[in-house]
Amino acid sequence: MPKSMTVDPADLRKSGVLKIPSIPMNQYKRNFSTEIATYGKDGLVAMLHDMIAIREFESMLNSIKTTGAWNGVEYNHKGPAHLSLGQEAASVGQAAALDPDDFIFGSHRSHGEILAKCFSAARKLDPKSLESIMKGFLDGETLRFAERISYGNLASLAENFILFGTMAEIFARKSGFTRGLGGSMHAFFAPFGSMPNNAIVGGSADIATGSALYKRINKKPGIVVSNIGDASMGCGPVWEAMTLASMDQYRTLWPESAGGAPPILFNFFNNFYGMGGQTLGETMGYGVLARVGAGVNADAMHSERVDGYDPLAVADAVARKKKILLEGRGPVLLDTITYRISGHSPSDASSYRTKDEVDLWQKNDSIEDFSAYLVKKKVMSKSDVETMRAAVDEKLTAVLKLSTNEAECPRVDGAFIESVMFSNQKVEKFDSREPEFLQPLSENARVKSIAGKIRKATDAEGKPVSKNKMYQYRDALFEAIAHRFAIDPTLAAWGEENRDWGGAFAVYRGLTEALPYNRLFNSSISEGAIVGSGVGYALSGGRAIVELMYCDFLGRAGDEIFNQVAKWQSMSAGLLKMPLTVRVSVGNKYGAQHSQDWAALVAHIPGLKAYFPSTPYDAKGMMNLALRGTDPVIFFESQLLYDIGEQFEPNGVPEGYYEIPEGEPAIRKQGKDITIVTLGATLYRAMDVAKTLEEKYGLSAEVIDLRFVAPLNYNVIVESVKKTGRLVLASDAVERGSFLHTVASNVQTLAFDYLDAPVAVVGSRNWITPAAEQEALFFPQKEWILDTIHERILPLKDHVVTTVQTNGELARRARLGV
Ligand SMILES: Cc1ncc(C[n+]2csc(CCOP(=O)(O)OP(=O)(O)O)c2C)c(N)n1
Ligand SMILES: [Mg+2]
Repeated sequence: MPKSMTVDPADLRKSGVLKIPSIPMNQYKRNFSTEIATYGKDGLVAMLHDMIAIREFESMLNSIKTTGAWNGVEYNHKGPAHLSLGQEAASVGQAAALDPDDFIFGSHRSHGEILAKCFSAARKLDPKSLESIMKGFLDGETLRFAERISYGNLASLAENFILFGTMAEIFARKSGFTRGLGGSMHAFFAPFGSMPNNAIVGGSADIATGSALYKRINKKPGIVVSNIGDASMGCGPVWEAMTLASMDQYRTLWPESAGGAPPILFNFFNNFYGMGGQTLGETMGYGVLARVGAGVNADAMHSERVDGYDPLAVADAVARKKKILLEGRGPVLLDTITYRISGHSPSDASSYRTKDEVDLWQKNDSIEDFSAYLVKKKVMSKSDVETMRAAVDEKLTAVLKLSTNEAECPRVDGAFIESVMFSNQKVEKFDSREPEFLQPLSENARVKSIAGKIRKATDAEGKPVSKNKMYQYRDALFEAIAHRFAIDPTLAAWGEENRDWGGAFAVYRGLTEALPYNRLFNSSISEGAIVGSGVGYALSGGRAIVELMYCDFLGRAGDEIFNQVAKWQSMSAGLLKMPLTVRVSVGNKYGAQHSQDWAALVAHIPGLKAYFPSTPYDAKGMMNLALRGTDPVIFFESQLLYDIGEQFEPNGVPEGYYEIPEGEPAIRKQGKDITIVTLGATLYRAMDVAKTLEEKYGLSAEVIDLRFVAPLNYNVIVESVKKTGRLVLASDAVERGSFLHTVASNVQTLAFDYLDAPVAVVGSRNWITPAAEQEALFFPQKEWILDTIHERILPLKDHVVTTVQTNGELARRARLGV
């Protein structure tokens, strides 16, 4: 418990001087006898081979991009190719020190890392495993191409497989490593530990941290490397990731058996440039990138600058750092200096640097230097090097011919892309071990208190149940989450204030006593990294629930939600799953930055499921659904609803397990004259509207609660509109761009012939949310819905409007943008 660690003024007010650990720079000294003992002759030759293969592979791509041909093969590649010519030693040295179980995540410039890691893993795997991975991958499709390129043994076949799978992916072919859906910037091959590469600068930092959390929490072997660029040090999520990875709690509060901090190495391939912005002396102020480690934790992240133009220096550093990480003493930061001879992309004219500077680095070329070293030490001869280069080129020519063959190497069709947007599976648990608990759930105080509650809003006599006796919406969420914690040992939850505080709105209260820190923990206030680490955790094979206190903080985690959570299942062609539930609460009372319903933003992004329960029954059934699925769910909860009881299900909320059918809206009240569709807490205002329509105007309204944003079955709404001929929709999201406009438009299309009046959407005003005392000016009120019906759908007899909801007013507001 943090309570055990007193924040003591007597200590904290003492005067003194903070000593910062010194940070080594380029300390490696070549020592051939150690090197030959460590890597063997074969290991040293393999490093040179891999550097040459990467150089030739990327030179080929450069030639294809700039001249449309290479070695007599013509091809027009429309997509990107961010090359790392000049940087080969850095990726090869790193891979040499890693095992197949170690993961690397990378960036837009990661062809070299993919090849290096896969070559290294293929050499280190036992032949049986290697063969079975290649045979099993895409039902042997990639391997069948690899077999068409000449090879003498399994190692040579594996080389064909790696070169072909990567190149076919870059050229968007169905037989590529992710069926062409990732392409150059997102290619990867997980079975060899080459994990997703990211086109968002710095995007891999928090995802890799989540993958390291997965390894730590689930006791999986190996470490995780986040390969990112020097310029990514300017990105918030990179700092968030380093912060999350450095939290003291791994050592102070997590059970010792958990093994310490997540094994993550933040490796910055420091080529001194962003695209054209020079990080050294222009766009950053760190001077030496490795300095940053000193600001993050007391160990200075074991930070070190290493010469990335020497593969042996890099391999040595990574091996030393891996040891630290396996001991749970991470995270680690490496400033691996390197230089790209090539432009940022083939169209880059290098206007931001001088030719002299490029020449200086070319004179230090790592392949020239390393091959000269191996020749000098008699590991190989000059002609051996040339034979090696020629053999690589021969393979590459065959690979290029095959992967550009339009007839034999096709692309996937639209139906395939559609089929991988979601995985739509049900998984009870992602591991078979016993889930860790501090106490049996049956002994948990919250569980016991819930057992004594009335599971409906009204008692047997129909009288309202008092709040403290009533089973509430937050209890329903708790019950579903506790259930899954007891079944799936991989399930872990984190976010701000998740432990003693009980989660932002007390959904988790009681879980602190039940779960060890390694299953439920407080994170730093790092919304990007909270979600991003959830992505890494989920795609590595575990199930996670992360919490954002307020929907408004989706902005802080914007890239992670919109570009990462949403896209990795489909960009991986369905090879990765994303069992990640992101809980967000929709607020009120706290003004403009804590009260927004942003369901529409989520609805707009393909690849996300979005649920929004408005009753305790649904809260439990939909959380159960989210926590057994394999797709990412953005789970909206309204703060107005956390303490309500069940008002619709006659038997209240069941104690046992059940799921709500995905995508199905719920009819809350039958009616025949008008359909009212709601999303979220407006359901209860709509029920009041229905009552008034009935009592005052003799109209029966059908009330439908959408519950789901995506996926969504329109049949229920269309059938209702066929019956009523009229439709009004209401939610607390601001009117402009509300998701309800999408629903309105689709229903208009699907049920046009049945509509007797235009469809109307009622939302919050297109303003900031004002003070709590003024919220009635902003959020849709019962009268707004009634007046809208009267003015725009069906005049209500003797109705006296109290607000302005006319077409003219709608046009006026739109004209002014308010
Ligand atoms: C968030 C984000 N901002 C900007 C870009 C455009 N962009 C692509 S690469 C790049 C430079 C990245 O530099 P660095 O991180 O040092 O990696 P390097 O390209 O040098 O390997 C930029 C600005 C992007 N892809 N993502
Ligand atoms: Mg850079």
